[in-house]
Amino acid sequence: MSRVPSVQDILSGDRNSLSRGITLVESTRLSAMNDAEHLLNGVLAKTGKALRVAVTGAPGVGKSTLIEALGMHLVQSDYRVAVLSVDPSSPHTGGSIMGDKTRMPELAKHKNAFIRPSPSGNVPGGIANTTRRAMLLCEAAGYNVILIETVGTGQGDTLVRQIVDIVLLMLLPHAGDELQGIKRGILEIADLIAVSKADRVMIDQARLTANAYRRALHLYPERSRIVKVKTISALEKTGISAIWEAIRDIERTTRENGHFETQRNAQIKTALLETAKTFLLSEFGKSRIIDAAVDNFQQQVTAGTCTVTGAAHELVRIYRTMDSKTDPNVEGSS
Ligand SMILES: Nc1nc2c(ncn2[C@@H]2O[C@H](COP(=O)(O)OP(=O)(O)OP(=O)(O)O)[C@@H](O)[C@H]2O)c(=O)[nH]1
Ligand SMILES: [Mg+2]
Repeated sequence: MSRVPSVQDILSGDRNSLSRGITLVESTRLSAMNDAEHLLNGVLAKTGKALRVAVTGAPGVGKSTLIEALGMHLVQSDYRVAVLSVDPSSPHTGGSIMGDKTRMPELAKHKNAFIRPSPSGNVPGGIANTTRRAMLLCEAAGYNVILIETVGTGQGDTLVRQIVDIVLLMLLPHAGDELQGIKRGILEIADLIAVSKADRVMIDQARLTANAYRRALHLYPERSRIVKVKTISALEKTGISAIWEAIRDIERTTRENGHFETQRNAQIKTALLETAKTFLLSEFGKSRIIDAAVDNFQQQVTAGTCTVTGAAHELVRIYRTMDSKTDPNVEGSS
């Protein structure tokens, strides 16, 4: 691997160092994980200031095209924009960097923008934690708006909800008869809904769709106070500044009512817990003592002398009383 970037390299805003830093924090190699920890610890004080926004929606709904338009709108107003894309369905493919960059041609070239594809690693704490770490480095490098593109498969939405402040859900204009079955779930994951492709032949349909979502929201008063519905055309660049104003509005409201901070605190708690669980599971799985005990209990269960639940309780009890120093690792390394 190329040279590990220093804390200063990241803080200086050097893009090449940022790229290498992100590769480092995505790595699952043990030596890289130590370097990554050192780097993250060093930049921690310079993180947390950016507004973190997820752009989610079905494949082809227009997420990348909107991010290009919104991103350009922002860099022209002197924001520094980092775009991370997350594809929860393929954490190991390395993402679609070419696809993303060709969908965002202007933004990809802009000096105040940084575009990075799917995290290719899966560090302890899962893909949400990998993305969170990449996001922290972007913040330390001076990016003050983080846009995270993720395919809205359900899994991706839950995932980004754990790391962003605001979720922007993009929906296609529907044909009339599809408007009946709007699901509450959709309204619960999003803070802001954008009906996309409101141009050309779809313009009227997009407005009707937006109205239908607004009506549906009235059925859920607690959500309708928060969620706004907009129509946009990323292609014709209409509705882009209105989307940004709506995002800013939500930020203002949630900062005032305390939800912004509460959510960030809850996210830290989740990340902490998930990461600790990963460590615990991995330790459990690598233990030779546990490994031997599992074989033993398996025979007892097979012989009908104890139940799976009883044996599992016993395994946990053995684990609790185990002295890790005398427990050789299954893989022979720690
Ligand atoms: N008419 C119209 N077409 C659009 C608009 N935005 C995007 N498209 C088209 O929709 C297609 C998909 O756009 P993308 O921005 O790649 O969609 P995406 O949601 O990022 O897609 P994935 O990343 O594959 O999930 C492209 O052919 C775009 O040109 C729009 O505002 N109006
Ligand atoms: Mg895309």
